[in-house]
Amino acid sequence: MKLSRRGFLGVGVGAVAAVGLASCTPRANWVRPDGPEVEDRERRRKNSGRATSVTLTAAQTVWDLAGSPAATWAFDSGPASVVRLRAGDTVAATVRNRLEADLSVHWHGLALRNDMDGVSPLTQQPIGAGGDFEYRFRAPDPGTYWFHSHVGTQLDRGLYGALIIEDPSEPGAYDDEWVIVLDDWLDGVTATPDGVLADLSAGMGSGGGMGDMFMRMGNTLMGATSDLLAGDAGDVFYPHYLVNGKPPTDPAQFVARPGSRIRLRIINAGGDTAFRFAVGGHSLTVTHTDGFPVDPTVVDSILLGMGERYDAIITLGDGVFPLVAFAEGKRDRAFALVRTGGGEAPAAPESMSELSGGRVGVADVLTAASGAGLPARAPDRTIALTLTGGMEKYDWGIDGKRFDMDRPLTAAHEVRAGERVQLQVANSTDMWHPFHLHGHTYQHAKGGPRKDTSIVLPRQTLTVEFDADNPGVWLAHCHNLYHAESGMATVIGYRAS
Ligand SMILES: [Cu+2]
Repeated sequence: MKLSRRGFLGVGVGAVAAVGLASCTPRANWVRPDGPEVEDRERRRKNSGRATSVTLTAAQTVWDLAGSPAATWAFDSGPASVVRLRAGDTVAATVRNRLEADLSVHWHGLALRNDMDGVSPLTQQPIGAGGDFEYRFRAPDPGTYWFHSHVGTQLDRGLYGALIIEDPSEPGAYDDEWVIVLDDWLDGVTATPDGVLADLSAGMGSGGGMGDMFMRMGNTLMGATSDLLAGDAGDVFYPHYLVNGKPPTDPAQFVARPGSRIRLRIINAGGDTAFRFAVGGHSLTVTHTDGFPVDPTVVDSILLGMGERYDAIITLGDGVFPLVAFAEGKRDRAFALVRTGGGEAPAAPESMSELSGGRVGVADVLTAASGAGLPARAPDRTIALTLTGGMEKYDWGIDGKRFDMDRPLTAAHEVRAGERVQLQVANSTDMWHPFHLHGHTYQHAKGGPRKDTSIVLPRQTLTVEFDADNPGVWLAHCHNLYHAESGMATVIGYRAS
């Protein structure tokens, strides 16, 4: 997503005019990110009357990965940072950009006001080097979310953190909660994310057809396949997989009393890695995904695509247990320790019964909890998107088009406020994609879960519905960072009335 110095006002007016001329279709104006519809919607959001302030300073820094330094860009709050709010709070998040690059911060999963969504230059001008910007918005629904840079490949550095919106009225049927952020890491170790994107963009040629061979080639991986993901699982080589910023050789430790009920809030902050998560000797009761409650479902492991979140309750046994997130298809793992008693810490296991077969937590086995689903209603509009491209030319796109962040509304899909919208996301490629819609939480078909990020397997179609109740211009894209950067993105925009 190449940055533009052009302000978003220029995009809102100039680009729309250009589209109208080019396509000869009369287009009304799109809702502007700071338009009156957006202000009006914000005024009608639940208001706790409470204000929460946070400051995030982005700067060059060095992370210590088990004794090896990794030069990176990160927020000063560090790798396991957690911002906590309560639903209805008015948030004032000051982002101080001390990088020598533009920045904007996206609050992933939140149905917040459009001009605070952090997608530059679509919803705001980028925060220039040395600049400050105050994100000010009403925190909507409770749940497990996260925040990250939405500029270039910065997500694959350390510019992310967990965002927990607490529900003051929620019964606390657990003793404690642990935020578990999973990440794939290469920055400052084997490459920079920009270097990886350059390598990938050169294309893999026809080398993708080398059969079952699994091998590293520079910054890329060949043959990283997964049955769960029905083919190619990922293409980027990462030297480390992290739990809360820690590699397996210096594992994060989670400590509690035996018999405790713990709410796990698991976040996949990776760039190109799906994780299969489990805790040795334990089952997991999934209670939420992407912030919204589901009917409690017992599983042995949970599969998380990039950007997905799952909450699960675990009742702890007595001892020391491995917490493992397998890097799907990549023959490596993130690892931490759960300790409730004495005993020797296990090493990161090569395999674990919870991770081989068993019940896997994915959206398809979940149903929305009562009250969390959308009211029954026929769709007013259907938007069909086709995910296109492949590894050979690294030409990922939507409907055969490479998204251009400098002209983001060129191929935008329109909705009108008040509509029930059905989205059909057809994956025509040979690889899975984690599809993400900004500003809304759609519902999977047949009473499935509410989500904002969903795995779409190769040659499958994801059908979801949402209510167009948050005016603005919203990005919809693959949350594989390198696919998104290569053009697998589009905009769903509200028409101004
Ligand atoms: Cu993708």
